[in-house]
Amino acid sequence: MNLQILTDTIKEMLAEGKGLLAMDESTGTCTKRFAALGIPQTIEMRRKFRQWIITTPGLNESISGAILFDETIRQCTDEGIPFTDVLKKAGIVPGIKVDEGTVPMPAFPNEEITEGLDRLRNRLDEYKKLGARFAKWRAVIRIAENIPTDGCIDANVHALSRYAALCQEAGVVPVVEPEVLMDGNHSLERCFEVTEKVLKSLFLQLHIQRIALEGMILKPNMVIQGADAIKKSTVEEVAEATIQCFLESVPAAVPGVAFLSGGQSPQLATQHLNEMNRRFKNKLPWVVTFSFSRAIEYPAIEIWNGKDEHVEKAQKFLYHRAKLNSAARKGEYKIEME
Ligand code: 5MM
Repeated sequence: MNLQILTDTIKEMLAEGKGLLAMDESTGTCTKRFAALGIPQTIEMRRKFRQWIITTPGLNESISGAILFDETIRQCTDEGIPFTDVLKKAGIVPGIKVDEGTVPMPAFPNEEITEGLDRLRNRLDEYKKLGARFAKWRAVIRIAENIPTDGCIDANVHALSRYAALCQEAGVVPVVEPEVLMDGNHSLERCFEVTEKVLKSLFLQLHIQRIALEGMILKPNMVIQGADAIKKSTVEEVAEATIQCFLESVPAAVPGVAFLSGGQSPQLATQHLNEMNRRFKNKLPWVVTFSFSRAIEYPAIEIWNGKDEHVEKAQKFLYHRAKLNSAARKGEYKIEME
């Protein structure tokens, strides 16, 4: 393993005021998003979608890295320029989602395990040739009655650690994503308890699998109540609980924590990120930034709505949302900036 290659890439990915754009929707997820907006669910429309995102003027002011999907990393612009070349030219590091999605976990009702370890060494070689310098693997942990089980947490953090080891061997930065879902009506306290347990299990397993913590980025959920919970926490409560949970569970050697938005509204996700940085930035051992998908792509995708003539307006909205998150990354976001 060449740690220098990993830390050099991480330095670019965690550049001041910047974060990651998760534009790695699988075909299934993209199909759902397009269907909800009446956009044709074709490979060409997905290519057009990704094309206007990566050619957004000024995107590199806020975005340091973009996570692509297998289909996307092989695609080109109308002019035949590979998407990875467009990103590189803009100073945005290309990354790739390498997990192959989740499947029901046998013997563990209502829980899921992420697939994709088979032949991953070979796939990483190919993705590197296509221009990827970092990768992402998402594990999903659901909160409900009697779950998550230890069996589900153990299996998922083990897979995450095996993935991280293969990435580090290949000189590709692993972005390690253990997502505790917002689905359900659980409280913030329950999310805290589960997130802490998952993170502690994860870092134990990363240690057992000999992962260099300084050569990875963590992509976690924030500590927040379930989407259907009646009691909603304040922005301050979410920021405090998240930082407390992470200080207790995430080693200082990890260079960066890039949060996912998880179904929060774009504005709330930005507010939470901002509050964490505004109040705690100077006391934290790791950089706190974003790796949002929906909280950057919306509402721009709705404005585009599959129409070429709306691309320019959609790009303006995308640019603006990315800028707001950039401000939140520095703790300088204000609601009036919306
Ligand atoms: C863009 O969505 C990513 C891929 O998900 P699927 O495999 O289900 O299509 C997802 O991993 C995403 O990167 C994270 O969940 C962050 O996205 P949000 O919208 O939660 O910020």
